[in-house]
Amino acid sequence: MLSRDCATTQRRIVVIEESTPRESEVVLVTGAAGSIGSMLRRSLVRRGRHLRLLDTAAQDPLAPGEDADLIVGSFLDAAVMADACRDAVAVVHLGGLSTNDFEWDEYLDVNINGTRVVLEAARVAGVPRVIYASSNHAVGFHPIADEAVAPDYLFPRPDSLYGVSKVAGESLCSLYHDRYGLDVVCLRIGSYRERPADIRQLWSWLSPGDCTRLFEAAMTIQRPGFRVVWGVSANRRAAVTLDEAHAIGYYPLDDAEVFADEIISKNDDGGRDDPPFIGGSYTLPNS
Ligand code: 15L
Repeated sequence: MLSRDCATTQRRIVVIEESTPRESEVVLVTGAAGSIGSMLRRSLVRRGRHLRLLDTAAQDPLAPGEDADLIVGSFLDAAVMADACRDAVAVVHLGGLSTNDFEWDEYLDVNINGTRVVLEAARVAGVPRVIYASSNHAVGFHPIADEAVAPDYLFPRPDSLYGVSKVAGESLCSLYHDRYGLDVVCLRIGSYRERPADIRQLWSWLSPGDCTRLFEAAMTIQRPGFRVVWGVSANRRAAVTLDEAHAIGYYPLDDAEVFADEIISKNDDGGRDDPPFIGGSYTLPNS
């Protein structure tokens, strides 16, 4: 249970709602109000798991019986994170800027420094595992090959400052694993959507159901060490391997191909003008 007594303890967390304490394993989720976080909040519910949901943005109230805390706070704040990490078995770090519309200083503050704050808080609190929401844009300038899928552990080749911030985040995760022994699973997420929206997403789509399977695998595999795993669905037009995904126990079930006819018919050019890189339009000069 988190303290409400900010004045006396100088804790920076504002706990909006708490469920009744139980003998549950606590999992802290940063960026819990975002699109992935608000979906996982519901789908990662398991007996014996207590979700500590952290965001600066408003979150839906707890449902009756929901084993979770709603916390208003920023993962950029070391004091917030120190409190939020207490007794947690894992941190799922989803928070941060998730598009390429921001300035360098913002990526530096939020995605890079912020990820360090998260890892440091996890280390100090003894949280054994961090799941890091990385992105395909960390390696977005790798060309898409017609004949082969892109392997795991592709060398960084960011397609944007956003991509650079994700490379830096992965590097910090690697450091915290090698130096301090944290288990860290970096997920190079493709395109998380309810359904694919364009031709590129016919290979890059990550469905909500598969997203849940992916995070569940990353949270439950025994002693993963440091891993970098592609986060896409079982798309027939695969451009990336799922070998490491399978190694951590992630077996996606959805395939964007069921939407292919509809998407292709809406595209005048059939998607042929998409830059032939992992990062798609993020590789364009003015993106
Ligand atoms: C991402 O990393 C972004 O968070 C998301 O906004 C999409 O652009 C996605 O990648 C994608 O590549 O489709």
